Amino acid sequence: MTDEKGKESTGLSRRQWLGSAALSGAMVAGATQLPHALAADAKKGKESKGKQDGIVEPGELDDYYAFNSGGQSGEIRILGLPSMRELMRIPIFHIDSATGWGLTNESRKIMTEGMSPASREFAKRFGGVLPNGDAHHPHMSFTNGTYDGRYIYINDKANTRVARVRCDVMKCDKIIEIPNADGIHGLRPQRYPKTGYVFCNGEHIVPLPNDGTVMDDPQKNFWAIFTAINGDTMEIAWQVLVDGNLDNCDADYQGKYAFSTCYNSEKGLNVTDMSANEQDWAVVFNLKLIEEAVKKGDFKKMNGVPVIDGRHGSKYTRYIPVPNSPHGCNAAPDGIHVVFNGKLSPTVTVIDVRKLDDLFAGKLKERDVVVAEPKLGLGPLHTAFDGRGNAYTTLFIDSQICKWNIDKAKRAYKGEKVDPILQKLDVHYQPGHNHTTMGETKEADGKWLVSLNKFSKDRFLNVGPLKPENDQLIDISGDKMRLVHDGPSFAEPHDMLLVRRDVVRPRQIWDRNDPWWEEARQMAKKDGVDLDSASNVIRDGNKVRVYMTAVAPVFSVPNFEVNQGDEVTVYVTNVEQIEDLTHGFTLSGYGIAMEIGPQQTSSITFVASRPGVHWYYCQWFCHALHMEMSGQMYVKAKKA
Ligand code: CUK
Ligand code: CUA
Repeated sequence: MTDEKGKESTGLSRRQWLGSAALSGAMVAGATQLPHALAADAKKGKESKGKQDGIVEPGELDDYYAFNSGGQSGEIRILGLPSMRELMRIPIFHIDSATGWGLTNESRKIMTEGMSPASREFAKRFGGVLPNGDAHHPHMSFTNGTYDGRYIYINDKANTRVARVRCDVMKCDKIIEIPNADGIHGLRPQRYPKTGYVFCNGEHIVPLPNDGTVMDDPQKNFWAIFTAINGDTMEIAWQVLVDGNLDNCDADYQGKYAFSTCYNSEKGLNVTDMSANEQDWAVVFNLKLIEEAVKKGDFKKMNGVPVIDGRHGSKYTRYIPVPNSPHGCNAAPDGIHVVFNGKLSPTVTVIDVRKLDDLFAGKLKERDVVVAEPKLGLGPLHTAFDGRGNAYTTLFIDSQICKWNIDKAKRAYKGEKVDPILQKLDVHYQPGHNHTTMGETKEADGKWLVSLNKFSKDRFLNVGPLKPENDQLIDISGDKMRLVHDGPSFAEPHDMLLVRRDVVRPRQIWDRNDPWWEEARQMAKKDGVDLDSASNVIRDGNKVRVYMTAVAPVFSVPNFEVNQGDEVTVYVTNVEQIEDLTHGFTLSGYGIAMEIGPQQTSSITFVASRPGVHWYYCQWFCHALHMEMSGQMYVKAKKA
């Protein structure tokens, strides 16, 4: 760079500089505001075919939705890609102050209806809902091997749950607790013909039933559970009992098999025992045989769910030996190969799904389905694909992404002298998952890869002992991977779903007929109230129902009076027709807040235990008179 160019560049971020050397053809067309020097560079970039810069100008929209798991924060985050701008958060397993998730009647119904009696009892200390989750694996529903934009499913390792998000409104609409398991970790939807099943792994081996009667001798008494959920009804279709902890899972592109890695074939209960063996395994589940077993009754019913015996020797499963404590489990978009990532072994193990019929027929041995086992580097955890026959594996210990070629790895496995490794790129630092655009579908487009790094260390301003993670954007459209952007993130993305934007079609405003507030609708009907024009306070014994609308800047009920000890339900309907005009309802001193989107009804129930004058107000800035959008609840003190 000459001084002159440097001068012209002031005002551009380092990231823009990084990207400017390789502007794509598409970007050049829109590059009129770029400084002259950059425009020249851009022309140069045009020749280096396939490169992309990742710059999304203010006001421009991204090409991809990224659905990032929030790890132990319990949520999903929506980002735009390639800008890596965080667009929205979807609270799921935790209580959220902004939207009232976990506080409103609508969200509490979703959070509690799939609870076991034991969890229900336990959650009483938190007011009826479990307050935390550990969300790792968000994955979208499939039709015919590619995303269909209907739902996103995600696991909760902390409290053994699976949730579903409706992609039309980007809200969670179902949460279920998985019986007989401990800690749901890996999760993947069925790809073909559609979802279909949502497969999920119970990670920790536990006694079955886990009721405190038997708690010793894990070799004899502890098991892990693989679960298939019906993705439409969110009911559990069946479970399979297996040997050893399960880690990650995936499904094929044919609708015949599912796979799970196991890092604890030892059935150890501490780190030394768990990592003792040189080989663990990947379990293959034969869906057709399992469905037949359910039909003909070859199962044990436990907690209301058919549990099939899939332990060693079962006809429903096969255990493929894999070195060593394998972690990630990734089906390639070619529909043929599945990669098990070695973690404690520097290798990944590749199988060919076309050989699995013969494996189950007894014509092949377990290791015969392995077609490659390239040595990539230290700590291979997860693999992503570009749809051009290449794979990208995170190397946790080496802090690198290793790009390798599947076909070359197969040839090397057969003894040919060929190096499958194409490039290693440093990432910062210690990557866990990585993900490519559309990479877990048959429409993998090989444009971008995001590396979800567990440590950021020196990459950002110091924010104290707790540092952000670092989600790095990497251009994989050319021959060489190129690091484009550092993206700090809060605890703790494990997995990211990169979906072409045309697949996702959320609504601008709610539909008044949405089932979301069905209970409010029914109650209003009983009370003879029209939610769309409500301004009613209805007393029903010691229950009081307050119905109001919200139109900037007024609540239709300016104040109401109740008696101390009354059970009060407030229903607020936002009757705005305009996009992005969200109102809120916060009641001071009562721990109450809720979001009410345009055309949405939200409700919340509480006991008016604190006497006095309590203001309620709209907490979502909506109007010049937003501060004035308020009212008062008068709580008459009980006579002593
Ligand atoms: S696991 Cu986190 S880095 Cu839960 Cu998908 Cu591999
Ligand atoms: Cu309505 Cu602020």
